[in-house]
Amino acid sequence: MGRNELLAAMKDRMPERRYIHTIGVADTAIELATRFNLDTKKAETAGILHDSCKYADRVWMKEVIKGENMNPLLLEYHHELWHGPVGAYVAQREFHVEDEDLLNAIRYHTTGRANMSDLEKIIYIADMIEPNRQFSGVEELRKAAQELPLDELMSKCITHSIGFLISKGQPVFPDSFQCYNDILQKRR
Ligand code: DGI
Ligand code: FE
Ligand code: FE
Ligand code: FE
Repeated sequence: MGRNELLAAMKDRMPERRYIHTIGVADTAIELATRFNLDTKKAETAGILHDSCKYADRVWMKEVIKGENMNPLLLEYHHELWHGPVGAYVAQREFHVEDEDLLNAIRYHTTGRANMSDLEKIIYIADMIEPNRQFSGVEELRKAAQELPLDELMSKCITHSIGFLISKGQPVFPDSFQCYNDILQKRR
């Protein structure tokens, strides 16, 4: 499916505000892919599909996580963490995405993980800095996205995310900590 067809499918699955975020992530992912010499088409498709399950039924998502033998730890954490892995499942089943790297970019877009591919990193980053995002510190991350090497940029983003969760007293999913440790240790 092409951009317009995929976008039309997303429009039916989410409120307007989330649809605008989706377009922002897709376009930011294309910009990052261009800057870092990655496949812009894959980046665009991952960006469009990344939040397809943001409003999916919780009971259904729980069944998919169990039935598809996804990480059972997901069910012990906030249901917000489910739409990435279940979104990858939907991308494959419903939108016929077969590229494993593209599926992983959707799967890990909320938490990150250790040993992320470049595509996974740019989707994680695009989700955070797309033009419609507003949070304290986002301008600095946007500036970093124009200037820093990919791993330094990813490091800033995951550090910000984990710091934010901790400041709110929220539990942090292990993949996020592993992402943080991995990227810091590789940069030394
Ligand atoms: O779907 P989006 O809103 O575009 O963004 P997202 O998929 O990156 O994050 C969705 C939510 O999940 C966001 O409110 C932050 C939260 N989150 C991300 N990582 C963790 C987390 N929440 C907890 N409790 N633990 C995490 O590790
Ligand atoms: Fe998301
Ligand atoms: Fe995110
Ligand atoms: Fe998102």
